[in-house]
Amino acid sequence: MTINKYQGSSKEEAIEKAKQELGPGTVILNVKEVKPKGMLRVFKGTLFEVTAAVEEQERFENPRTALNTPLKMHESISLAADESLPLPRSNEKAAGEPGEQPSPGKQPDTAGRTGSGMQGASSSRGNSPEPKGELTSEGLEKRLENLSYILEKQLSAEENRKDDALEPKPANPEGFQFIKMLYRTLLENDVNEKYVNQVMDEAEKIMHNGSSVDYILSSVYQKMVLKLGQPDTIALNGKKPKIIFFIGPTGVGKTTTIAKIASRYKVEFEKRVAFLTADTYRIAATEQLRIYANILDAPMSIIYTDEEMNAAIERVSDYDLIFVDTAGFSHRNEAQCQDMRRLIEGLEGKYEREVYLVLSATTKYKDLLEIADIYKEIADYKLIFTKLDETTTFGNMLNIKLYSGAPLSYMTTGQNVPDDIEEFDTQKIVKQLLGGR
Ligand SMILES: Nc1nc2c(ncn2[C@@H]2O[C@H](COP(=O)(O)OP(=O)(O)OP(=O)(O)O)[C@@H](O)[C@H]2O)c(=O)[nH]1
Ligand SMILES: [Mg+2]
Repeated sequence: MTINKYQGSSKEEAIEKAKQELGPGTVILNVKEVKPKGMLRVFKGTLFEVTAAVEEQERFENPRTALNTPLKMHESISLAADESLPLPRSNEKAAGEPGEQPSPGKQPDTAGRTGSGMQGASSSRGNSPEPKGELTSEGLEKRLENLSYILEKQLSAEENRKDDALEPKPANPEGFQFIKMLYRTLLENDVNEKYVNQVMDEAEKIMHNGSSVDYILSSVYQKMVLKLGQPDTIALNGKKPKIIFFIGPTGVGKTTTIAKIASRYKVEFEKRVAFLTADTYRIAATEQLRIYANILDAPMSIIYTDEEMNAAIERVSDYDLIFVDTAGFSHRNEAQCQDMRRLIEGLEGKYEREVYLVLSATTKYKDLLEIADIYKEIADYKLIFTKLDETTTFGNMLNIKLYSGAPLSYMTTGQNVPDDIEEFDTQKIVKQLLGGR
């Protein structure tokens, strides 16, 4: 893995610099606002610093194979369900508690990069002793809140690594207990055991016996962020119109999500948007979309066949984005699956298309696996998760991402149009999966 820091006058600029240097697999681990310092600070704008990583040879085990291989508990962990974790320690200060300042950052180089590149991280232990933290869920939460400081510390400690690397490290019992706690937290958040093992196995490669609690946490965090990847949202590359299909089971929020995304593109980015609906199964369905179309003053057509779809698109071919709403159906309904495939495949080749599979974060894991499989036969899709506000465990988003191999794009957190939607926030979700708020 390579990790670097990049600065820019906006978050987007810093991310772009990272992507240009690290390439397509770049994921953002952390974004930080850097306030200017010194006498001339009033003349300097705020800088944004992103910590970005790329895995050179990310070995994604085929998820299907992974699910079919016999269950392997993480070798170094034996977790009886009722095993209790150690009692909280005294008032030792958790790393990066408010008040602690990160070590001074390096000046950016011409590429906007700061810090030294970190290849195959293996030790975060600088010359100073690691602060000890409480091995409780509150302690964990506090550490997660200060993760950006921990990552920073890990990067700067890496500069001392060469002197330090060959020295044998004593085993760290606190680190071992901490791994158990992370393991349990991930399971409690419904991350499938196979994937918990994968994350821990991969994180273990960059840990060693003497790893500090902070180092373990940041290793696991980095691995999980890399696995979830950067959100892959609607790409506006200038070619228009772009046709965007929303497919998925009944009642997951397809129509509402279309309205949220379309209004964002119309209002914030001033794009011309149009709607098509192929949802002719329910009488009220077309009316629901028509209301949103009217509010946005956007054209809407009802289509029954792929020929009608192409003709309707032709009429609005100078628009930027054409959103196609589809009927929700049970993935077990063979005939409707075929209809949907015919419709999507029937789109004329001259148009660019994107397909989004909309899934509710509240759906059971086993059903999600089946849905992910059946919709893969209809089209290659990106994932949107809805109704995050209706559940407290987000593990299924990681499970289905890894199982399907499809990129994550948006997540929705309520019924309000257009507010309750955001780009999939990998860092936030990973922190929550690890026990943060
Ligand atoms: N709590 C919550 N409710 C949501 C969210 N997104 C959509 N809904 C609600 O879910 C219900 C169904 O939403 P629709 O957009 O009609 O779902 P659909 O997938 O188009 O449904 P069909 O067309 O019948 O398949 C509505 O009451 C929405 O307000 C969300 O993120 N959180
Ligand atoms: Mg609908």
